Amino acid sequence: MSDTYSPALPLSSGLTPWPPETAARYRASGYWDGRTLGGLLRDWTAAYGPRLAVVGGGTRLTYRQLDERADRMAAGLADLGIAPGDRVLVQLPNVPAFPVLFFALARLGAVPVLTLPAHRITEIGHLARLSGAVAYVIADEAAGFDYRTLAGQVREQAPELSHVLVAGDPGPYRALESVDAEPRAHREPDSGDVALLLVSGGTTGVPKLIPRTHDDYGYNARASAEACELDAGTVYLAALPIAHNFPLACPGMLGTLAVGGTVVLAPSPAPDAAFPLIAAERVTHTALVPPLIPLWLGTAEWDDTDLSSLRVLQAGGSKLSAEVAREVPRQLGCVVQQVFGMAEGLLNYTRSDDPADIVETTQGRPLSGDDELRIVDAEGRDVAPGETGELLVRGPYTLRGYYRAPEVNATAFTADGYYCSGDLARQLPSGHLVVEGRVKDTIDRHGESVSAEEVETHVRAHPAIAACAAVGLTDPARGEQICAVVVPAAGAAAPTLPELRAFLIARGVAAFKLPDRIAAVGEFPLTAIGKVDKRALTARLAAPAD
Ligand code: OOB
Repeated sequence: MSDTYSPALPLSSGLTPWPPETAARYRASGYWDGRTLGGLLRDWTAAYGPRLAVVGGGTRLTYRQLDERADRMAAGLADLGIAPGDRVLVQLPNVPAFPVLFFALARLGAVPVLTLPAHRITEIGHLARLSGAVAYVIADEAAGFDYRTLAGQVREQAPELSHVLVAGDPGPYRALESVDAEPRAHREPDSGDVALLLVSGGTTGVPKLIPRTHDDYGYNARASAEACELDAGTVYLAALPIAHNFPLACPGMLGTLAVGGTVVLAPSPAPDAAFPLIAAERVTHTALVPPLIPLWLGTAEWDDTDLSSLRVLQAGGSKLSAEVAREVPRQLGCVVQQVFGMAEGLLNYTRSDDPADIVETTQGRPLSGDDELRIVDAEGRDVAPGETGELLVRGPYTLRGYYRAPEVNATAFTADGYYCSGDLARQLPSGHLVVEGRVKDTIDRHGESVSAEEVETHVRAHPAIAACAAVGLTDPARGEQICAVVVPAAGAAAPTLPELRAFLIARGVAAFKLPDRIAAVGEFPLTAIGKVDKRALTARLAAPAD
């Protein structure tokens, strides 16, 4: 499907537009303000020019310097022949070259395809072909991996990839630093054009591309900065890979720049990289995926780095347990904010004035007054208020179709434009959502469909268990057996299966939901952004027929 597209498609190609009357409403409401991302950097530079915009790897850029560098790189890219609408694969770690390139492409109207440093030939080869990218921008090497070698493989698979640009030692390719020319005017893209392509976060199948427009992404960042109460004093640490929607624009880098704050780029989210930056730059805000949080809490117990500037730790990407949420203020001295978001659009945040139990036990409420949510049963009918079902959404920053994916789009969207998230959720009267798992993350045991998330919540309550992922393993007798894969709590030994089952029975868990097997691991395999990778986990475990 994807490979039949020619790279030379018109600018708007790949975008499923909002219906004209809906688009008119979003413009009239001021959500879509007609600015491009490149134009926004001009506005921010006019407002905050001499302030510090970006810090990373020994480089410190003011807004004015960032603006100038983006202009110079845009001119250099144009000299290479990169034109409005061209797709450019971007695979950079958290380095200042990322924001410079991001805004340079925005000014040209070229479209970054934002891949993550952990992606390899399977994903990058697919995304190169799907997007028809003309250029691929990499670092020479990062975290012990040489991206120039990967570039050689990608070029074999994607002949229209004419340029490989390297931040650092270019090897046989061109240095990104040399992509530099006297600034000149470029035709400004339309704010309704695709500004960037995000990679979908799913752990099943090959990644999909999510078109985000200048209008919708600008709103995403601006409204997020407002909901999260960022201001010019905000120092945001981008600890997660910056090409992911969460640290990029929720509110992340773009939201911080929108209010005159400073973005600090960490080479890794590990405490040994992040903690010294928090102390040195007086970081106020950062964002993590939940699997990293126990590591931060554990390190903060003995590490005496000064984290006192930290005010907000955002947690999102997968479900944060209430127990860990409660620990954050005690151990890090900052508040926790839950974020339930998706590259496809919809964002939910807990707010600073939410009561503690809402912050600890819900995944937040929608960002926009015009986010339209439905929660439906397997037949697509609305469930009763408060019941769990699949979350559907449409709104001013939620996509109407994946990029060049007509077959997927036929099932991932309703006829009236709602995105079917695949997430199971319920909504409280306050509007806050509680995520209850994924529609497809169920274990079919003896004909009963058991929610993996539900099993995990109960198993995690065991005092000797720090984390749990429940997976279904093929079992001839039961269809699937429930395997509780656990990480034991520090200094504890995992319970035996009979002990765990007795514990769950005492909690009142129904017999058909009890694990058939327990497997203790030191750590879980993780996806490119750091969520537990259940597909990899399942593949690791051979199901014994007991
Ligand atoms: C974020 O975006 P993606 O695109 O990597 O993944 C989206 C999916 C959601 O559909 C949901 O299944 C899961 O990740 N998810 C959560 C969650 N946040 C995301 N599940 C439970 N609790 C949460 N808090 O992951 C993302 C994008 C922007 C901001 C934050 C996260």
